[in-house]
Amino acid sequence: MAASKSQNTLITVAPTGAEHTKVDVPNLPVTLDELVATAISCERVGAAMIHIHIRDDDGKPTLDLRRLKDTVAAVREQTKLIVQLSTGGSVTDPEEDRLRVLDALPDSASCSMGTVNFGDDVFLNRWQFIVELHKRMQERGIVPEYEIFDLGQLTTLHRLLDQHGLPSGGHVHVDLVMGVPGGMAGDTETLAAALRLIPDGATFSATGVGRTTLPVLLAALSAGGHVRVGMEDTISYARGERVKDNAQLVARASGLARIAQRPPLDSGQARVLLGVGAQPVRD
Ligand code: KMH
Ligand code: ZN
Repeated sequence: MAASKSQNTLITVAPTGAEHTKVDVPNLPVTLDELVATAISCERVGAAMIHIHIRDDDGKPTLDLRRLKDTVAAVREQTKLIVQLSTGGSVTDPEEDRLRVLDALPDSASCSMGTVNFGDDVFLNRWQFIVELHKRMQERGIVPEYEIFDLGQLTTLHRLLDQHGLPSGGHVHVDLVMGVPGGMAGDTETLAAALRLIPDGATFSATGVGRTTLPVLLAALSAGGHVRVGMEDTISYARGERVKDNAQLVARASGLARIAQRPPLDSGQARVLLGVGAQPVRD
C-alpha cells in the first residue's frame, strides 16, 4: 500500500471545532460573521479548504440544519474555499443529527472511521453509522474526508471501500488526526506507520492536536502529505504564546510548505485533487 505523494500542499483550516469555549478562547470564531471573516483571511494566506463546526447564539456547538445551510451559502458567497462540514459534531451529538448535516449539501464532509477515547469523553462511531454516512455522501455527491484517529481505523477504511465502493469523485482522501488523548500519538514514527496502511493512490492530510501540531505539520510536509491547521486543533502558537487567529496558523503552514518546495494549492487545484466539483454558480 502506498499513499500518493503530492507535489504541492493542500492546506485545510479548522477554525473552530466543538471543544473550546468562547469564554476560554475569546478569539475563537463562533458567529457566522466571525467565521466568514476567518475564511476570507485564511484563504488569503493559503488555505484551500475549510472544515466547519458551527455554534448557536450562546456559542455552544450546534448541528442546526438552517444554520448549516446559511453557513455553507455565506462561505461560498465570500470565498472560493472548498466547504467541508463536520459530521463529527461534538461528542454528545446523536447520530441522526450528524447524518442530517449532509442535507446542507457541502462540497465535502468529514467521515470518522471509528470510535476513540477523546480526552475524558468517547467519540462514538459505530460501523453501521460509518456505512450510512459513506452511502449518503455517495448519493448526494459529497466528497468525504476520512478522519483517522487511530491506526486500526485505516483497516476500517479498507473494509468500507471494499464493501461499499469508492466515494463520490472517485478519489480517497484521508485526514490523520494525531495526538488526541486516547488516539494515536502525534509524531513522525506514528505518521510513518499510518502511511503504510493508507490505501493505494489515496492522498493524506495530517493534523496534530495541541503540542503535536508542529511535529505533525513538519512530518506531513516531508512525507508528501497535506496539512490541516486551526484553532480546532491548537490554541497555542508556541510555548507560552496563544494563537492570535487562524490566519496566523495558516500563514505559518504556507511558509513551511514553501520552504519545503511544496507551495499551497489554490482551491481550484485542490478541487481537482480531491474530485470535488466546481463551486456552484451563484444566482
Ligand atoms: N469534535 C470531535 C468530537 C469531525 O469534525 O469530524 C469530532 C471531530 C471530528 O471534530
Ligand atoms: Zn472537526
